[in-house]
Amino acid sequence: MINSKKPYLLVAITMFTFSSCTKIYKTPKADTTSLKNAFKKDFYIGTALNENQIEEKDPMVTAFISKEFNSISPENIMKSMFIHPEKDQFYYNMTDKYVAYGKKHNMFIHGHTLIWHSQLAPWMAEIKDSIAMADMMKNHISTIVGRYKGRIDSWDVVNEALNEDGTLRKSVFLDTYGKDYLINAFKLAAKADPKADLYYNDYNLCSPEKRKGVVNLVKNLQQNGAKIDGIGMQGHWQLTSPSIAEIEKSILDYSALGVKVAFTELDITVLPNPWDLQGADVNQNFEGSEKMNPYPNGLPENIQEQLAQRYEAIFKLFLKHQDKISRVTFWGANDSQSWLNDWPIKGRTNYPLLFDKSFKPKQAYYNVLNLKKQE
Ligand code: 9MR
Repeated sequence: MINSKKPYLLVAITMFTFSSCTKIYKTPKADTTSLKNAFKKDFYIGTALNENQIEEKDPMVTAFISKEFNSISPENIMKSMFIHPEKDQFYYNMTDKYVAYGKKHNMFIHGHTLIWHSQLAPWMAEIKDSIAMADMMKNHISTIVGRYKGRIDSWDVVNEALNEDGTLRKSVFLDTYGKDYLINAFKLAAKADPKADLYYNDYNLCSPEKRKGVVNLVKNLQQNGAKIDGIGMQGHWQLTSPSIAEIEKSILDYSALGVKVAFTELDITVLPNPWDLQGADVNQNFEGSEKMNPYPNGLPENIQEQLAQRYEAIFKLFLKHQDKISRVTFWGANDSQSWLNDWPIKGRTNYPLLFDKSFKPKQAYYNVLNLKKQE
């Protein structure tokens, strides 16, 4: 009898010891001295780099970027008009520097983008038939991905191939090669670097119709034996839209396809959009309009707070699904770099990122980091 009670005693002692140990040795809190450290166990934190940043023109900026970010994307230099401007001419000066920058600072290096209808090399726009298109795709993808094999960690193989209703966008690729140009592009990229992660990247990926389009696109690639590793949701968002529920639905639907989800170009505009104005003609010239550029001298406190809360809610969701998310990249290091100062209206002052034009962290930065302090 006495003997038979012993195992219970042992369990009780073990449980007591274990529970008192866990009280003493709590899981260490995340290091919240920078974004990259805080989210180290969750996902990469990236930024897009422009030419000055790649060339390390300003040592303060270089130090800032390597402190906060552990992943980089090239904002423009890898687009076909820059890297492959003529049929027989590749321009690697900047892209080599970009990859060297990532290696030097020990970062995850992303490639953006191989096949895109915009910022397209003019000679590619002139391609008239499927044979010439197949030739271009093979040369373009195999050469570039091959050059950086083992050094560029992931690629946006195809960018923005879908219309808002989820159908394939009219482009020189679709017109000449037909809908299978996507399969061809992904197969060529996988052949050139079998270990690189291959992404389809696009905007407005939370809208239900476009989401269906992406799901079909991925299934079609998978059914045709093409490797696709992830969906890049650009994340050019507003203060209230898309809703957290819509973003979550997209994360769930995409990861259910067995691929990773990356947020690849995150920024949040705080400025009015001409398309939202009733009866606004977007061709109208809004440049210089005070109504359209309401905060030229600084962001009012209440909007700063809204931006902070929006980023906090978004990152809270990202943390909830960190097992599905590979990377969160901001489209620029600070507000002055953002393309949103010039789009859809030129010369405005926007505040879409976590750091202001002097690289000072904004309230949004602290709200995002606080999520890790609370964990
Ligand atoms: O940030 C880029 C800006 O400097 C360029 O002028 C613009 C040209 O289209 O492209 C911007 O980056 C785009 C990215 O490559 C693809 N998704 C949309 C981004 C914002 O337009």
